[in-house]
Parts: sequence; structure tokens; C-alpha cells
Amino acid sequence: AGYGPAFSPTHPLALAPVGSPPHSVDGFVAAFLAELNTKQGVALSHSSTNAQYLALAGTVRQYLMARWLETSRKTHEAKAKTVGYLSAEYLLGRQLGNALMASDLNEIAEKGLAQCGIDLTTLRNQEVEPGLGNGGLGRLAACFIDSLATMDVPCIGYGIRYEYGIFRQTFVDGRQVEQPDTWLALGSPWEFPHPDESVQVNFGGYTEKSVDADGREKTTWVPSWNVLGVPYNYMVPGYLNGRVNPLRLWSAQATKAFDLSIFNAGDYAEAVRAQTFAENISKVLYPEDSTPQGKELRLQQQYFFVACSLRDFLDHELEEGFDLHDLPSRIIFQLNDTHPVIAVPELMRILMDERGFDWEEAWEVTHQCFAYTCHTLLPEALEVWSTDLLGRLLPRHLEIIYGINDRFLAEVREAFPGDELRAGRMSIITEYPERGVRMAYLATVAATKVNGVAELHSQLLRDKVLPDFSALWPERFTNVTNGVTPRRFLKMANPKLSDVICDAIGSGWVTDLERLKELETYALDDDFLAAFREAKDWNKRRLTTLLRNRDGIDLPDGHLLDVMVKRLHEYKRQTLKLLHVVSLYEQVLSGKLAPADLTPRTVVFGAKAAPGYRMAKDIIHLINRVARTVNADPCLEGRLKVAFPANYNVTLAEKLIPAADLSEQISLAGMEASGTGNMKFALNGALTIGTDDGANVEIRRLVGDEHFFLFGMSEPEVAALGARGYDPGAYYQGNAAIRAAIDLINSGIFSDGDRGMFESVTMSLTHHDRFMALADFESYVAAQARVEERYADQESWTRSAVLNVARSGYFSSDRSMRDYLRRIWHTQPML
Ligand code: B1N
Repeated sequence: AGYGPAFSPTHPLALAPVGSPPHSVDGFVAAFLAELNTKQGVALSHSSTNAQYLALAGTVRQYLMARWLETSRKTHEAKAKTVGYLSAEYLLGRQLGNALMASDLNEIAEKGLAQCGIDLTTLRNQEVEPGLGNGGLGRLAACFIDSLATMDVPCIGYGIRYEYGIFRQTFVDGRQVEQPDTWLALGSPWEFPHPDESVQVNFGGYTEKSVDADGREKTTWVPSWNVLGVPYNYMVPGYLNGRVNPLRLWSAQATKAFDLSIFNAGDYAEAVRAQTFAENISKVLYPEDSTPQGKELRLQQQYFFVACSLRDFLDHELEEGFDLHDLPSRIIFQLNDTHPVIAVPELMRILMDERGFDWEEAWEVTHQCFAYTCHTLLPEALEVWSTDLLGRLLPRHLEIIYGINDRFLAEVREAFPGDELRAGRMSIITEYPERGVRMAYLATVAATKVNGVAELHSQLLRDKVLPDFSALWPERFTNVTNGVTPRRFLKMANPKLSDVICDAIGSGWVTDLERLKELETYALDDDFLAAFREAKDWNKRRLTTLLRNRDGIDLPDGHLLDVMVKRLHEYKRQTLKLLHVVSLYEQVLSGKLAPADLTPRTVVFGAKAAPGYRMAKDIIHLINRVARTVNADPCLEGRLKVAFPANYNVTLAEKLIPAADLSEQISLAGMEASGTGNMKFALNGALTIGTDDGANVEIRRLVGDEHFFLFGMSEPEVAALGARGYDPGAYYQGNAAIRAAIDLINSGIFSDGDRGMFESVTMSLTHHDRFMALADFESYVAAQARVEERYADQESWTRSAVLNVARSGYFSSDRSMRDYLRRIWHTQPML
């Protein structure tokens, strides 16, 4: 009524009415059509799926927008202390589903779109996920900002708007080939650029000393070039609570001064080239997970986003005239690993050189404003920047770092008089292999708190990585075990199981995950077990359809679904899983095992290798070639299959994890800082086969030994074996199954007779095996036998699966956030 003749979704043009009610199916349709008609100039009848997706995103965005503005107003008014989460990576996953869920618009959107003849699922699948991270570290940042918004905690996420996120993985003849991730190509409806709030970032040049009127020494940084940081705001909606926090990602642009007159007078082509140079800074995500590249561009990225973020907070978030001595009452910057730690000398520089603080005052404020999370133990993952490079790119910051180190070492010498060895060990500056800045030491010296990401990891961090620091400042060290958001990884990814859970215990678990405990009594309820199993079967069917369409892979019915998905790294030991597969195959080929005695099993791998990591790429190649041979061999009678869908990402994880029966968490003990995939699987009712590593330790303790398949050496046993001297050759010689499996790979059966094709992998295993896969093989195979035995009893398996869900509430990132709030940030939810 009153909409005029053209308003009907079934009208050939379907034009939007004016002024229809919001938050109803009619209002939704009106807003959706308005987006389509007036923002894009497209009629419904002529709209592409992408145009429809953009219009839907725009419609949801409209709804969230009012809440966003309101959140921002309230936070400023309350002068609430904010968490500034500084992270070079945010692995967000698709936005549409999360936004619909958080704003309770799912049903309305589904009905409204149906009126327009559009299927919501089709539009969901149109979205290319923002893959602005490598793996666990980036995904953790995304889970944390989701939890903070849901818990009504003021937070600004700061990071980089990479034009190209993590590469798209393809396979060519079984080898990984990287394609650029063009996630922005079809439009980016979730971001709001704010060129008006751009900030300038300086690089290079030199410093000048002078004496001011009061006789105080003053330093001025005279930079030689600069770029502009343009903020792009993303909405981080809390779950059904009306809060929307900002995620502010910075994009690099050339500044006027840089690209035209001064630098390149008269040379237009050169000026354009200069512009490209500046924009390179936010062009691409470095694809190394856990092994940082000491590249100049990477350091530029780090300083770029951190400088933008500090400037943004100090100039735009604080009110005019705010006394920066009180800064710690308004912000705590959490350093997500060492990637943003250059923020420490940057804040010192701002306070001293721009605001006239003396060193002690500036240090006091800086120290209170930062906390540091370490995510690794691998020595090669600890960042060290050469002083050469730092001095060239950020001369003033290098001076300040030296200043921090001098004062710090004086403190060490005072605490441990005469212990020069200790002072040498603890220096932020290392001399080998070249003079460099140990960023983890800088972070530890600066931060109020330093945390690891699981109990075992935090212990090892104290005892093995930073023992001298924990001796000096024991109270500075703490643990916060990682968590995952139950909104995305249970409610959204697993709607069937969510319904089963809600039918039993209501919906409170979505924001209070410990309530899953109430499911324990249902582990003995036959109806519940049946419904639980039905949900798992539905998830398997959904995955089967997806993999058929996406990859041309067919998943057989009725198989145990055995899943190992994570970045490819030798420490994670994908080769151990693969050796198990090859060993089973070998036993059938050689007649030691009747195919009928195999538990029907499909092993799913998903893994990207860093493009420069040769061994990881060789392992991917080997997995694909084993899959090809095994899947085609009739002698297995279809009872063993290997599936390796390309391009594992958050979107695929959301389909794979809910379908899994068995979760593979098989890193060498002491190597995986935490793991977070392990938590997602347990929460979705998969049982874990795993080592005593990272958060596996806590998962096993909580779900109970009987419901977790533990194998392998413990961390102290690993250390002891390493100290004794590990000889993988002895395992190869001494264990017939290992020998047979490795010999089978070397026989050329997986490589068209080419015996040398996988020599790099097999030689590495038999001669170095840095991560002791051979030492744990026998124990792993024995644990897999226990898996098969349990799986044969479906009722007992399902009961264990239910108990895994019921006892995984601890692994909510809401709990992680509560721990950070209490132990580190000392801030509170608003409300
Ligand atoms: O961080 C995750 C943990 O759950 C994982 O165990 C851990 O491996 C992961 C440099 C990293 N540690 N270090 C990185 C990523 C990118 C990069 O350039 C290091 N990622 C982790 C969350 O705590």
C-alpha cells in the first residue's frame, strides 16, 4: 500500500518503495531493493548473484550501522578504557553469515530473499573470505575481537588491509601452485574507507640533536620519505547485544609531497612509479606461518600499521587536551606476537620528541600501555631485525631501542652484580650472525605482562625461551590459554548440532559455553545420541556435496572421517599421518592385512605451504601422489581413501570440522604453542588423536583420558631423547613397518616409477627427522588401533563425542577474554 505500482519483488523491474518499515520482512525487502536499485543501479530482474550479494551485505550493514554509531558514542562518553589489539593478521572468514547471526536477521533475510526469488545460501557462497592471515595467529585475533564485542568490552582492532591476502592454493600435477588472492575484485561491502582520517607515516632519514631553551637535550627525526595510511573500518558485531566494535585496517597510499613536486620534479612517469612504491606496503600478506622473513618490506608493514594506529588512537580517540600521562587509564595495547613491537619505541618517540616527556616519564607510560603475547617456541620463529636495516628505515627508533637496552642492562647488573654473562645473554641486541634487535626481548622488557597461549607453552616460555627474564620478573609472566568463538565455530558452522544442543539445554551456551556441561547427562540418553549422530551424518552429507562440487572429490559413505587440517609445517608432522596411510596400504599390498580388516576410513588433509618452504611443498606433492595411487587401487576395496582439497581456509574449515570423526593433533610435544583447530574439533564432537602438546594437554585433562587418544613422547621425553642424541636411522632399521612404508615411497609406486621423486622427504626422515616422527610412529599406530576399536562400537564412540562437546566449554574465546581482562588488561565490560 502506498508503494506505487512498481513495488513488488515479482514485478519485472522490482524497484524499491520509499520509507517502508525496518526490521520486518517487508522492510528488509524494501531496503534490499533500494540497495540494488539505487546503490548499484540494477533491477532485480537483471541482477547477477554478485549484485544481489552486495545488496544483501549493504542491507545488513545498514542495520548494524546505527548500533555502531551508538557504541562509539557510548564508549567515548564513558571514557572507558579500550583494548587496542595490534595484529599484523586477522583471518576473519566470511562476514555475511556472522553479520546475519549477530543481528538476528537470518530468518528475515531468508524470507525476504525468497520473496525476490533468491536463495540465501547462494548469496552466502558468493562471498570471498578476507584471508588477511596465515593460520592460528590470525584466526585467534578474529575470535578475540568477536568475543570482546559480544562481552561488551570496548576494543579497537588495528591491522593491515592487505590488497592480497593469503594466496589461493591450487594443485598442478599434485604440486602446490599459488594464485593471487583477489578478494577485493568483486567489491568489498563490509568496509568503510575514511580517507579524511588518513595519517602520515615517515621513514628513513636521520636524527638531529639540539638543546632547547631550558637546556634540555632534544632529538628531532628528519625523515626522508613518507606514505599515507588510509583507515578502512570494519564492523565487529557482538552477538545479539547491539555492540559493534571497530576493526581498523590501514591501507598505504602515496602522499602528495612524495609522489609529485619535491621528489620527482618534472618526471611524471617516475612520480607514478613512486606512488606504486608507497602502495606496495599494504599490497600483500607475507605467507610465512611461524617463520618470519627478515625482509625490508615486512618491517615497513609493521611500522606502517603501528604508527598509523598509535596516531589514530592518540589524535582521534582521545578528547582534545587529554593528559598523556594518564594514557594507561584509557588504552592497553596488546601485541599479537612481536610483529607490532616497534610500537614500543614509537610511543616513546611520540611522548619524548613530540610531547616533551623526559625518558623516565615516557617509559613509565609506555610500560603500562603494552602487553605481549608470545605464540611460538621455535627458535627460527623469533624475530630479529638487523640494526643495519632498522637504522636505515627508522633511525630514531633504533636510538630509542639502544636507550631501552642500556637502562635495562643497568637494571640487570644491579639485580645480579658481577654476572656479565647473564647481562650478555639478556641483551636486546644480539651480535650474531649480525648485529640485530631481538624483538621478543624488547617486547618482554617493555610489557606489563607477557603471556603464552596454553599452559604447557607458557611454562616452556618461562623455562626455556625467556628463563633469565622470568627469574628477574617472575610476576610479569602469565598464561592465557587460547579459545575459539562458539558463534562462528559451533552455532554458525554446525546449525544441526546447535539445534540438537538447544533442544536439550536451551540456547544460553552461545554466550556462556560452560553451560555445555549440562549435556553430560545426555551422554546416556539414547534419543539424544541418535539426534547427535544424525547431525554428524548431515554434516558429512553436506561436506560430500561440497567436495564433489568444489574439488571433484567423492567421499565414500560410512567411512571414519579422519581429518588433519592446518598449515603445512614439519613440526606439525603431516608426514606422520601420511606414513600411517602408506603403512596401511603397504600391509594390504604385501598381504599382511586383509582389506576386509581395514576400518573404512577417509583421511582428509588440508594445508598450505609457505611458497618458499621447499620441504613443505615436497610433502604436499607426496600427499597428493599417495592419494592418487591409493584412491585408484582396487585392492583396497574402497576401504581407504585420501582426500586433499586445495586451498584450505576458514570457509572450508566451517564445513570440514563439523563433519569430522577424528581430529589429528600430532605435533612433536613442545612444538605447537597451543593449536586452536584442536578446540574447534572437540567442540564439534570429533575425538582427538594427539600428543601431549599445546592445548591438547588441557583438552585431554578436561574431556578425560578415556575420550582422547594420547600417543607419543612427552615434552621432557623429547628433550631427553634430543640430549641423548636422536638417531632416526635406528628406527628405520629397527621397525619393519617404518622401513616398509618408507621403502614403498622410494619404490616409485607413487611416482610412476621415479624412485628419486620424494627422496628429499624420505632422506630427511631417515637422516635428520628434526621433529622425531619416526620415534613416535609406533605409538601413533597403536593409538590408531585403539581408535578403530572404539569406532567399531558406535554407541561408545558417540558417547565420547558428546562428552567432548560437553566438556569443551572452557575453550571459548569468551573465557580467554575474561582471563585477559582479569590478568592483563584490568578493564571491564561496559554495561
Ligand atoms: O599461533 C596460534 C597457536 O595456536 C599456534 O600453536 C601457533 O603456531 C600460532 C609468524 C606466526 N605462532 N606463530 C605464528 C604466524 C605468522 C608469522 O608471520 C609467526 N603463528 C603461531 C595462536 O596462538
